[in-house]
Amino acid sequence: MTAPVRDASPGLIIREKEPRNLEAPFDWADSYLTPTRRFYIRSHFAAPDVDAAAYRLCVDGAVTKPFSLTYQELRGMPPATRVALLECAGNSRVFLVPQAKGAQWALGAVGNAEWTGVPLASLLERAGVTDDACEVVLEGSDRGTPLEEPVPPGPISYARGLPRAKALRPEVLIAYQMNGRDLPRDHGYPVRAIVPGHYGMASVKWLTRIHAVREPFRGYWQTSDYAYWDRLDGQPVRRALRELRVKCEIARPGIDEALAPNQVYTVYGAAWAGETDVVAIEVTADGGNTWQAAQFLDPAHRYAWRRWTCEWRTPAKAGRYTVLARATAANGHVQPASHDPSYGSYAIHHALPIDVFVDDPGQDPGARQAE
Ligand SMILES: Nc1nc2c(c(=O)[nH]1)N[C@H]1C(S)=C(S)[C@@H](COP(=O)(O)O)O[C@H]1N2
Ligand SMILES: [Mo]
Repeated sequence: MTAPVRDASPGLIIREKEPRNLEAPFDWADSYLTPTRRFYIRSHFAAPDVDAAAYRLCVDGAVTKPFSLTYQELRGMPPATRVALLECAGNSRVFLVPQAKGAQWALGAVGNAEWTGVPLASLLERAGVTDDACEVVLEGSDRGTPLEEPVPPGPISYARGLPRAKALRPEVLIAYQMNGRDLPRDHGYPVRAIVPGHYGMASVKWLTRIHAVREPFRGYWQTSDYAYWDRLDGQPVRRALRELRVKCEIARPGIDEALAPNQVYTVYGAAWAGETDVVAIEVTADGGNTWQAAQFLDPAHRYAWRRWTCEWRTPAKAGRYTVLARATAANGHVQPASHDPSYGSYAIHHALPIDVFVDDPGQDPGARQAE
């Protein structure tokens, strides 16, 4: 049993050829569920070829009854299905000025899919996780030497610690299906974690070990990489990135799109947040002097995105305009106007400028290029 062949759509944008890092143009985001072949791929190392027949998932560490499961045994457990969005913490990095190091993701390192698997809580319950376990380390079978300084002395596997309280929540899945089909290799075949409400780095692919620990895990992927600067008693301290920040993105218009003047144009996009719901979207094209409310196409459904539209009248005067949208969450958080540098080149969730042209009605649209 090997991974199903991946039926990638032509037109995915290559951010890195090997390991495979691909994003979909965000103007493709026209459905509630992102089709698997249009779902971004973010992998730090070459995707391992895991044989499901030989696969074992090991549950151990701070537990009273460690055990391991075969793929068939996992699939025989009572399943759960949930819709959850994944957004790479580096999504929208290309908007940072000056340019930051790392894959230059635009708007498409995000997708909303339906995942089927077994709640992580069921496995932890069966293993008898001890009271003093504070985190659960999820470990993948992919290995290599990472790039961000400080670089560890040899190859490491991809692993992330998940706080105990979140690990026991019913939404966290040990998943084997995506959109109703077995996971493709690039998305973690045969088994991956899905941590709804956290940035994508928490959803460990090619999962082989679930290890409960008594001390916070200080691994590479939550100290060197995927971490940010917080303040504690006035001192900067490094913390692991976890919860998604509230964000909306504009799918239409696209950057540099040419629009007709004084016409109703439907601005379209999607919005999401972490452990809360998105409750409002507003759009501006005049630098924030006036904001117009958008309408939601999807109901609020925790951990999934909400698509929205806004009927906007384009300016009568020809010229260059910037369209911005900002989301507000039920916990009162609003997208900021600029990026918070404490997050480095991660968690880029400020209102992203989409520059468009409003054409002069008398002008041949092709003429603009010739100017
Ligand atoms: N084992 C493993 N899991 C991983 C990664 C990885 O490189 N190795 N990348 C993480 C990151 S950074 C993201 S954003 C998501 C991407 O999931 P996808 O490729 O299915 O979209 O997987 C996460 N899980
Ligand atoms: Mo990511």
